[in-house]
Amino acid sequence: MGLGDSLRKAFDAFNSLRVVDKDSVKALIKELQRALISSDVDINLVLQLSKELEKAALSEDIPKGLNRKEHLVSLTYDALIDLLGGKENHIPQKPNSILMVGLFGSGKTTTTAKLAHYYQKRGFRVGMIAADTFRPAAIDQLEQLHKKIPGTFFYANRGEENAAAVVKQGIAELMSKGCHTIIVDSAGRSALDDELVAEIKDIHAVLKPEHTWLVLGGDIGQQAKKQATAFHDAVGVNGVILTRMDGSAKGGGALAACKTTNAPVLFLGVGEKISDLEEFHADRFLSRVMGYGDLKGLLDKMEELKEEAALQENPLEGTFTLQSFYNQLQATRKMGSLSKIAEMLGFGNNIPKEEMEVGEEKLNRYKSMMDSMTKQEKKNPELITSSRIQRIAKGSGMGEEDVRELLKHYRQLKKMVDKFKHLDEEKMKDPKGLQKMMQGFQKPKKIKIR
Ligand SMILES: Nc1nc2c(ncn2[C@@H]2O[C@H](COP(=O)(O)OP(=O)(O)O)[C@@H](O)[C@H]2O)c(=O)[nH]1
Ligand SMILES: [Mg+2]
Repeated sequence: MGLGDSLRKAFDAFNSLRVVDKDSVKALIKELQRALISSDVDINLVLQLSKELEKAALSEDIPKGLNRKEHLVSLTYDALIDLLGGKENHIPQKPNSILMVGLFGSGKTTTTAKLAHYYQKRGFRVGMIAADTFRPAAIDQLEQLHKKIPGTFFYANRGEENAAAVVKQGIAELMSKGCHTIIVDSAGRSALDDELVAEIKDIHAVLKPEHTWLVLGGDIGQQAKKQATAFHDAVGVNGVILTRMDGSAKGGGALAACKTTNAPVLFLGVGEKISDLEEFHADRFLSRVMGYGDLKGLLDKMEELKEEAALQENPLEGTFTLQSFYNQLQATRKMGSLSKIAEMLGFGNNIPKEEMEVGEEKLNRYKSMMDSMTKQEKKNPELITSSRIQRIAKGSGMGEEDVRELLKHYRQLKKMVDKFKHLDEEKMKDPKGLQKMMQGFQKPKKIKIR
């Protein structure tokens, strides 16, 4: 089971809980630990992450507008993103020269071609230099790959054993053909020995590469840290590409290990074909492996909402005024269909779709009518008598029946909220509160809101 599957399992179990308390938080963290450790993530990283998570999750300091469950999902998500190297992406848009380094079999030659394809598609004139003079077959391998990418250039010199000399000739030749991006495939060994270091240093001195990228097989798990550190110390590495991320259960471990080195993961190799190269974005990666395609989007929306007064107000706290009514409707609109969101959060799809959704136009009408009300009226709509209705209608350019409709709609929602409020304290804190409230709307008799 890969990292994504085990993380998803942990989240699914958590999402099906009714009440989030100390024990369930601990249980989730334990599942996360199991998921991460089985993907070969360094145990110290895992322990550190779980400690921080537990502390934050159990703190009383929950951002307004989020319940404890949502809070924990978003905390965990952030912690995992951080574990995978952070949100930022470091792929250069216009690289001049890239030196590929790595041990034998890590995927250097394949990735050289994949990168040539990637940048060629983006409009660059890309040239590849076959500087793996250690293994003649490697030259043929790269040449074969090059032939599959029309529009790219290739340089090799089968008679020259000195890799640095090949690179020097290659630069001159490819520059004369107008290449702006030169990618050099270097030799590997089964270990980073002195000979390999010396060879890479020689190439480095000639090429003076703008980028030196280390290629690592994703299947090496935590070993990635050791290799990345060794290569970095020896030749200076400013980017990592993890290959064989298709089908590797240890991919998460390799990613997390790379985080502890300074070089960011730039791309993932996800197959043997030339197009099987993906930009690495921690957030997309996580959402995808966990199977929550929209998780990121949802979290972004939540982030936005945190800033909104709309959801800062808990409808169950204080008086449910016309203003809170309006805020709730507006928040619902902003977040899109509530039922879809609830589904993404794992609440299932048993929430009525239409109940709380109003059209943009109606919301605007509500707004202009409310703008014609006094503060007192908004706070306590019971004050709004017929004569006031007349005044509000006039002031907003609406009909009296529109004002009455707004008030009716408000009273319907208020009734539901009041009903929900009567549930005992504990249930109000229940993260499934939203769901229950929505079920409440649906329950006794159909309330038509349109
Ligand atoms: N499944 C899979 N195989 C890969 C990937 N990248 C490379 N390979 C395979 O790994 C093997 C070694 O790759 P190669 O580029 O020759 O490694 P090098 O020795 O570092 O140049 C080859 O059989 C490649 O087809 C990848 O992302 N996914
Ligand atoms: Mg090779």
